Amino acid sequence: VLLLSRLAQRCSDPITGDLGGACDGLTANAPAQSCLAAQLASLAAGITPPTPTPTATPTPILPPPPPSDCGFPGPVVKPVVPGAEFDATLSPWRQTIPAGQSYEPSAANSSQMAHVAPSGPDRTVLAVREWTYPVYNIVGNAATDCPSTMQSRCFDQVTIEDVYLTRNWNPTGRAIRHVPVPAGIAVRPDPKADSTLVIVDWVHGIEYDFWGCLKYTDGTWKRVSWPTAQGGDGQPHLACQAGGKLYLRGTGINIIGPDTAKGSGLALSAGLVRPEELAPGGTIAHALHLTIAAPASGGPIPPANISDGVGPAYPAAPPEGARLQLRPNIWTDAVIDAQTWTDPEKKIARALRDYGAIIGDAGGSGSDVDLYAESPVYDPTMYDTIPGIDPAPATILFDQTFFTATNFQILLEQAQHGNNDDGSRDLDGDGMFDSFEIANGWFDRFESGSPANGSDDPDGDGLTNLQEQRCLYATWPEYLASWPGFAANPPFQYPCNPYNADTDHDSFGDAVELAAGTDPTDPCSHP
Ligand SMILES: [Ca+2]
Ligand SMILES: [Ca+2]
Ligand SMILES: [Ca+2]
Ligand SMILES: [Ca+2]
Repeated sequence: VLLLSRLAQRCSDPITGDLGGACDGLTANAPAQSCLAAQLASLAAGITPPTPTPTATPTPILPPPPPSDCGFPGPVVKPVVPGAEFDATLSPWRQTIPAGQSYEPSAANSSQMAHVAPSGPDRTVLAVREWTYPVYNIVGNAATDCPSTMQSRCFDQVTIEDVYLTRNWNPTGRAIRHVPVPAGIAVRPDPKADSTLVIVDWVHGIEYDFWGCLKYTDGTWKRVSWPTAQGGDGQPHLACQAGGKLYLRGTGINIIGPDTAKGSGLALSAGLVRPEELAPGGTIAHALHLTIAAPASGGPIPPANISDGVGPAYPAAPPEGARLQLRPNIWTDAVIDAQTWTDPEKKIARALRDYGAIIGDAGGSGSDVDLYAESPVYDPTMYDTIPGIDPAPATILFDQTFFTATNFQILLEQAQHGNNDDGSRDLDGDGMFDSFEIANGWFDRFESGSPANGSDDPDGDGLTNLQEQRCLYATWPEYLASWPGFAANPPFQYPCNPYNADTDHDSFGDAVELAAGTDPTDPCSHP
């Protein structure tokens, strides 16, 4: 009861970064779910989100002229491989756990694993049709860019939309600009209250994640008008409560500060199991995303960049970002093959052994451990021919004894960094926010006393890492000027990618765009 009441409290608490991940769940979590349902119901009823009391009279953000050339259609910048959105060398999701890794001591491991599967008839749930994430793939030519198995999920016709984010509106309306939305089809977020949606723009190498998307009663993505008094243009726009933008040539970790669709800052697509991987002949070559009821409160560790954890402090409970590994000395291929498991279970077990599972969210009923498979909203038949995947919304995997300290070891945590809700902390004083450093995978370089890397230029585009972080300061002065308190506590919008000389793949390099005053993170804005 205490846990549920705390979940409900968190859920109704409009703190930036607490994205209501506590409202996730596949089974009864009535207080938490009902509060979020009430929020969404009020929005679905056409009520304009509440207006904050302005502390100043900001200059409204006027949308720029409509983009004339966003580069669609165009060649994709990397091959379309579901489960491999992010860079193989940069993303922790795509890296196997090396031998010789350090693990939590036995007592801490036992304590943490007890919080992974805390009580009741615990079981492992693979969310397939509800409470998971649909992925819409934007390509230049669906027929040639996408594998035959992905034709129902690939789209080469788009409309360019500004998607309003209704939860973080401070102080004027906030939006993700110029999102390519599939045209000619009814775009549907996940049907449940988290109402998530992923759009991967393979043409420009950018993923757009959304949480709490508004829906019409038929389940399609809803538009609301954003009044000019709130910084909008008065026109109807697609709307979600929160969202984020990630670069495919990157880690799959959000920069905190702009916004994020998941309470840990991790990409929605990362760790998602795909139908191609579950089908006969497929393999899962990445870590899995794991939701548990009560990750440690506060204290995310990389790769998580923020936390909505509600459990006991680490090391009693594992924090968000913790990585669990199925013990490889016990679970050899021969042992896995000898189990009476389904084929998907065996594949998932191998992935849990070789890549592990990363705790990315708080949720569930308290007796579930939740893994995620790509939602088939655009093609309900997508999983029908895969043996071992139930027609039910969720497939139950393994038994109650699986997620235990006997079977799993947790990688030793780095130091606890505490929550970093606004993303503006800079522990090593090199001018780059911890959040930006974590998002770029510099997990060991943002501590105080570690070497500064603000002056480095790994992509050789002439911009130092510090300049990459600050690139948008230069390109959106009217936005920054309208932000109360900017001088004392500067917020930031999407930084440039320090691993890509042309962050948005619009053929104009980051340094060129900065010099021209266009947005290096937006393919619709260029000289
Ligand atoms: Ca720093
Ligand atoms: Ca650079
Ligand atoms: Ca760059
Ligand atoms: Ca651009």
